[in-house]
Amino acid sequence: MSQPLAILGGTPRFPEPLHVGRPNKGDREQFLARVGEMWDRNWLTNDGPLVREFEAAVARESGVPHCVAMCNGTIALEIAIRALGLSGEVIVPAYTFVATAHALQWQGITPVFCDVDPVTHNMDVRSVERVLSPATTGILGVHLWGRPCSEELQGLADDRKLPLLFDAAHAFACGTETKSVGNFGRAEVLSFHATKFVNAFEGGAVLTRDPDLDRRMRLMRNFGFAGFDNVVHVGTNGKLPEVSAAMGLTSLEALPEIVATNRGHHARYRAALRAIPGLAVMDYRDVPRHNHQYIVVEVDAGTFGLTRDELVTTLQRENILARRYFFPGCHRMAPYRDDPSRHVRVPLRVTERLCDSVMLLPTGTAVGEADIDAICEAIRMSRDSAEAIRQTLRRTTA
Ligand code: T4K
Repeated sequence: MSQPLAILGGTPRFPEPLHVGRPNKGDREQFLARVGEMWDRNWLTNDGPLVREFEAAVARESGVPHCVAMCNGTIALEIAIRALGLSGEVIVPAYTFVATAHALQWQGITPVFCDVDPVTHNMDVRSVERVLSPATTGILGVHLWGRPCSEELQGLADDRKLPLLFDAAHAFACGTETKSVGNFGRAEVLSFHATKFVNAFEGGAVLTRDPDLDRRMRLMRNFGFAGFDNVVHVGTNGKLPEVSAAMGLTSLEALPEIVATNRGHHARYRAALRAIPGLAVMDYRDVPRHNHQYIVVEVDAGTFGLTRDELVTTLQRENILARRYFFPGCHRMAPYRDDPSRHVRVPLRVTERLCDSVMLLPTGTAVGEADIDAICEAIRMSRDSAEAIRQTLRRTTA
């Protein structure tokens, strides 16, 4: 006998909130041993030995010669954008986390939004072509959900002689048959935020094959210092602390286990949700190397019987904190919504549909198989009780 839904008077399935984005941490003792050594060494930040070890490990994993670790993915984006000399206008997808656009706007560069592909959720190359202008100085692609962008983008960038940079915040340890993430475009930016596949509390990195870019980004990360008292470049503070590198290394050591867990969870969700009309789980089987970090579900309200928002509310009452990524869309957020003609020059139909239909479900090493079964049961029951849920929601919001 199934437990009644909390929104219809039952007890929440989970006594504590089940989050999207619980950290993948790795071995506690390993982490504490690293922190102990750091403590004794008295070297806490600024290009310390743990940061160097972390950079080498990330570069190795990505098959890239250069990795510059940074304090977070946003600063890493800002530094990479600056190191590439971008200015004027840069094309970005509207369907991404807002940091992608903010990293440009923060430096007085205008993000111009393009639409995304309905299947991959990555930049639609035709839409990029349509927003190119004489002021365009670069393209900032996003490998959303870890799925590498189409190589067509590189062709377009080459034709127009524009630098191509990638926000690869979701895409560490992902790749195509022939290329690992880190080897696309001029540079690629990773995030090691606590919610990411590999975490360093806060952290980021830029991967590149270009030694000159590597050298300049290292200077920019540390105020432009080339030795004591010698500033040779404009810079900021983008340094990754040693304690973050200790976490990053520990989490990275657990990479095979994290991928295996994520892969298993993804398969379990897909098997359970496949049979429910109106739901589509993003599939990664066509991506040769993938971290399976995100369970991305599109809700077709007409067929499912509830809108995405009604379903998310229903799940939240169960303490299942499903998330609406990337609601409401960068173009509908400040400051971009306040100056639409500057940022939005083509219809963003797919972006708008996804912003209103996508939800993310909990996964990762903190989630168990029984949790997934309970989440899927709650979703199945939500569909079966759609009419009663809608009436309840109408009553409570009236
Ligand atoms: N580009 C893309 C495509 C990105 O997705 C991101 C970041 C970036 C660039 C920028 O990289 P970073 O500068 O962040 O390195 C977030 C994260 O702050 C952000 O890192 C992430 N993307 C974005 C998609 O999500 P929130 O507001 O959802 O995160 P937060 O901190 O509220 O955490 C979400 C949930 O995760 C919490 O409700 C509970 C759980 N959680 C979180 C933390 C921090 C934990 O269980 N433990 C924790 O320690 O924005």
